Amino acid sequence: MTRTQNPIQTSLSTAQNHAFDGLDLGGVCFISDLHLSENLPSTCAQFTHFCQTIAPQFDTLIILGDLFAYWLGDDTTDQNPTALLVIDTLQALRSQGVQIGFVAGNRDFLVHQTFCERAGMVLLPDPCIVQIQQQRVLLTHGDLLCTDDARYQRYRRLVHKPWAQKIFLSTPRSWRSRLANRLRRQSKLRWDALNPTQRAQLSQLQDVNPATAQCWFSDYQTGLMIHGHTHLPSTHLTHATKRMVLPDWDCEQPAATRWGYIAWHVHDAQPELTCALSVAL
Ligand SMILES: [Mn+2]
Repeated sequence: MTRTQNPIQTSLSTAQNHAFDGLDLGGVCFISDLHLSENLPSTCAQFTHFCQTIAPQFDTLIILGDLFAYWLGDDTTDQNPTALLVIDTLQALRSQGVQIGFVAGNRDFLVHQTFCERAGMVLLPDPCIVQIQQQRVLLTHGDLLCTDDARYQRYRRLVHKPWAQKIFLSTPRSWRSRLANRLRRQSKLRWDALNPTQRAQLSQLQDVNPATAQCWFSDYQTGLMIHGHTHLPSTHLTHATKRMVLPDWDCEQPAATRWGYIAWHVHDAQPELTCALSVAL
């Protein structure tokens, strides 16, 4: 479990060459893994509430992927009520002067420039380096760090190839939708068939490889990393590095509600992780 290679060979220059490079982001708020869809109305409502109450307290909102439960292409936006809600919500935030950055996740990696422009978001590469309060901060969705899961990393490399995306996006929308439903059903069936030991093993396989994370800190010359994806909110410290993990959001059942964010106010030396277990916050 000590494989350390960077599976996608992203370079320092790719991570730095983006629209937020060299920009003073001011106070920044991070969220990820909301998995918004028409099946999660309370989570969608909480996102809207968050964008009306908490996000306007910051100069910048950065969404670190998996904003949507699935994304079948920017050309499906007008048939997707959740996508239209997100556009309205984020444009309202934008009109208050908040700039919005977006790093795609494993579920919404097909969110491209066209949708980002409609939603008022700046599309950022994964990983990317931004400057906050004079510190270099490495941002990523997080799935690239899960290098123990070699099968997933192979799949990821394939679906990120421009030619593979071009072929998928050239198919009819109805076909894409059926394929996505089938894949989701199969993945649920596979999970349901596992016993508790197998589930624990799979969860461990799908977590961040700490040695890979340490490699990234040295490759990207930073001591602070923020990501989501694992749904295991935490702050992982070593003597020289700090890796902060965002919580996922699910507000559908009052007894099992969870959501949260990382806040970095101007003049604060460090960001702060907030995990909430009710929508009242
Ligand atoms: Mn994810």
